Amino acid sequence: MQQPRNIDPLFVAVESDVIRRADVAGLIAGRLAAVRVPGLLPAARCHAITAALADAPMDRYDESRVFPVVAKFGPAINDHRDAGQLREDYWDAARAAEKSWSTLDLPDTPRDLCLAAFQAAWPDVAPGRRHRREMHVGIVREINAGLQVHFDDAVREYAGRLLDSEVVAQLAFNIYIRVPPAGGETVLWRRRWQPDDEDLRIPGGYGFHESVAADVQSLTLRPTLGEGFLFDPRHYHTVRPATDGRRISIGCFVGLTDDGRLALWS
Ligand SMILES: O=C(O)CCC(=O)C(=O)O
Ligand SMILES: [Fe+2]
Repeated sequence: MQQPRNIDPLFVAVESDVIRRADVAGLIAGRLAAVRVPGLLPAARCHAITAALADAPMDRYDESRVFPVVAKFGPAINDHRDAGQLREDYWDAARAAEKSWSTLDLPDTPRDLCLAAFQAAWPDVAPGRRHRREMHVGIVREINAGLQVHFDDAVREYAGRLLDSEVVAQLAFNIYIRVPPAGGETVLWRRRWQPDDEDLRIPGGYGFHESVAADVQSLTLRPTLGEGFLFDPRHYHTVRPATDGRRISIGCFVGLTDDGRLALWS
């Protein structure tokens, strides 16, 4: 896609060997567009998880809304949302996922991996709480056919609060545990939702026609195995289809709450 003539020098990705507090803060402040952490999870651990997952029942996002299909393991809040509220069946799906994961004989859960990624940078990190219950953390997704261009913003999507504490900023985090040899790029545009964008919504879908971000400055990430990727999901983003092979990630949302803690959820 054509890049605009004038470029925002702050809309850049930084690369680091660990998640750093200054980079999390920089993303939230808008001083950065994305943080890449190559090799966050060693290749052997990625392989062990994807091998074990071959025996785990994956399900799919609600196909009436999420097309092309996306296979997943574990609940996604947006599949359990009604009129800006989180439905009760979210908690049943969370329990079922935890139980099913425990049969895989792996040392870590998706929750452990997500929490561990932030622990050193931000010791005050924990699963978010809703009505005092701990949210599920860590969704495994197989996004082979790509995503619709969309944004994620719990403040807009959940009329009441999603969490018991006020989320003042939200980030999206993914670790890529299997990457395709071609395709599967994540694209991030320097544009947030505006009311007129509703004209470009894909009927029945969760996203927008790509023209919503036409001629907007963008960043393209080609995920590498074990890489961690952190960005502000209020910026429109998408995943390109993998033209060959499979693209599997473990991810969660990360909220900065008004008490300065990080709260995770999926
Ligand atoms: O898989 C990715 O790179 C991004 C997926 C996504 O839409 C998100 O994490 O919000
Ligand atoms: Fe997203």
